[in-house]
Parts: sequence; structure tokens; C-alpha cells
Amino acid sequence: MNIRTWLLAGLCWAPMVAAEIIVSDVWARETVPGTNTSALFATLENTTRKPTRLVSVSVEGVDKAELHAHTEEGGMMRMRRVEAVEVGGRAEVKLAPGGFHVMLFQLAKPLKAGNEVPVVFQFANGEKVSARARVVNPKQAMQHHNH
Ligand SMILES: [Cu+2]
Repeated sequence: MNIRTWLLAGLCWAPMVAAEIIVSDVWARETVPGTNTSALFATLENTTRKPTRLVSVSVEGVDKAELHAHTEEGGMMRMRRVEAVEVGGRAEVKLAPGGFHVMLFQLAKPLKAGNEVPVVFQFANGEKVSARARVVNPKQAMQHHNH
């Protein structure tokens, strides 16, 4: 192999090891005045055959972010903390209102609709995915959810 093909092979190889998990449609709820909590949602797509898990999420300006699920207990919807969110091989998982979500606590400053916040998703396979969350107000979130 001459140096030229070797270089080309190197260039082609690099993108193949990138993003195994695609994170899209990342958004957070605008903070309700007088509170310092919010929730964040996203779509996670595993492009590999190997199942993985979302294990943590960090959001700029937020002290504590927990993975939560909604479950029904005696006809009441309750939130509970989960250790991880499973993402099966070649599967897509939506974090959405009424289901899995990332609960944000102790926000340094309120989230305002129209702003963007940097977010990092950490997966059990070691992959870290950086994204930007759009901040939307609950009314827009409702429309967003229905379309
Ligand atoms: Cu929650």
C-alpha cells in the first residue's frame, strides 16, 4: 500500500467510528415563574445492533439532572427516578411528556423560550453525545407534541 492509499483509508475510517447513537429533537420546557426545575426531552437512535443505555445527562447551568419515568399507580400518574433508559439495537427511543424524561433541578437561571442550552448525553457504551436543547414554552410544547 502506498502512502496515498494509506492516508485515504485513514480518512475514510474516521467517520465510521463516530456517532453510534444519534440524538435529535432535543428540547426543554420553559421554566414556570417561581420555580427552578424543568424537564428535557429528546429522541435517541441507536444505529448499531448492540443495545445500550442512556445513563446520564448533563445540562449547562443545571446542578442536578435525573432520568425519570412516568408510571401509573392506582390510576395516578407518578414520576419515579430510573437508573438508565434502555436503547435497544437498531431502536429509537423517545423521551417525551408522559414517558421518559430528564428532570432538571436547581437551575442557575430560568430557561427562557427561544434560547438554546448545551446538553451532553452519556451512554453505557462510553459514547458521549453533545447536543443543544431548544427551550420552548408549554403551549408550544403541546403543539410540538401533536404534530
Ligand atoms: Cu420527572
